[in-house]
Amino acid sequence: MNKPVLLTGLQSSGELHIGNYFGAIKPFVDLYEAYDSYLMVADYHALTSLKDPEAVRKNIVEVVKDYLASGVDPKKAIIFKQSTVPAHTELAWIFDCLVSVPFLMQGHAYKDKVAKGLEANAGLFTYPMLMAADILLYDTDVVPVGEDQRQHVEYAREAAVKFNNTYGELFKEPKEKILSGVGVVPGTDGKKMSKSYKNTVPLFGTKDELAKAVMSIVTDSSGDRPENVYAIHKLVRDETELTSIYGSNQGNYKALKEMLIEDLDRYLAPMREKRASITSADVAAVLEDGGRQARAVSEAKMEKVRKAVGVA
Ligand code: AQP
Repeated sequence: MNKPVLLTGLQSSGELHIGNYFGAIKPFVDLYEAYDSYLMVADYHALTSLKDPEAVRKNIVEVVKDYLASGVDPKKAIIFKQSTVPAHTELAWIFDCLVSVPFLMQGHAYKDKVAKGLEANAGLFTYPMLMAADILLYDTDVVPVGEDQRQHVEYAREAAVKFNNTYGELFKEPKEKILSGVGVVPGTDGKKMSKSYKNTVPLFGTKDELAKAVMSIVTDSSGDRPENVYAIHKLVRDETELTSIYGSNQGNYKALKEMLIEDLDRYLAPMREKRASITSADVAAVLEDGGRQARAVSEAKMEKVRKAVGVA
């Protein structure tokens, strides 16, 4: 019997942070061996914000290193780059022709990014339909994501339903997998940790970089504990231990932050060491193999799609 399908992807739009890891990568790593699994580098999505070709090229390699260092075995998951699988943009166009402008205008991510001052380019606006194509091409059952992507998975379901109602049943409706407690990892300023907010704790930074980020976490003295520090701490240390640590260090934010630095470093150091041994040649080989497999699966689906819509 076929296994269910798991797929997630991260934009290669900059250095990954612990929010990306706990929201999407770790849930993928925890689940992927029980599924037919796909892990995508969303490089075309990154073009909505990134216009520097050198940075685009570099980030792609870095993200694949991050995936491998996080524990994904390329023999057990198809790791691929979105831009090497033409079916993604092709299917996105077909979905663009099925959904309305007012429907896309409700997208939180689009509204947030425009509010952050990002250029409201058409790619950013239609991004949910490219993401729908990413997911639906592979008959995905489960998509591990952070809370901010919940709506995009709903949009993917909506695209599947619209296509199926218009052209006949071809797409499966996927479900998001959002783990409680990690759906929104806060950044150093207490807002959602986000590459573009510059409020990140880097996933593969040095201990000094971790320390700098942790020391800059905004603390607020209104409650019993510094919530932004605690919210990150509970990702890497048992909450019963933390209750007693935070209880006996009330008001001592410096000590609590120093403990967080040590705990984060202990948690992340093995992955950091593993990452240092991964070469660009390893990455190229993984993407070559993954791209070939993803093209084979997606092209078979696209043949059915083209027939269904009448262009073939
Ligand atoms: N703070 C977060 N907490 C939990 N999960 C998060 N994710 C992102 N930030 C957090 C999850 O990481 C995955 C990758 O998402 P993406 O690369 O498509 O971009 P994003 O969600 O927009 O991530 P960023 O860091 O916020 O990037 P920018 O600033 O470029 O927009 C997704 O599953 C996301 O939910």
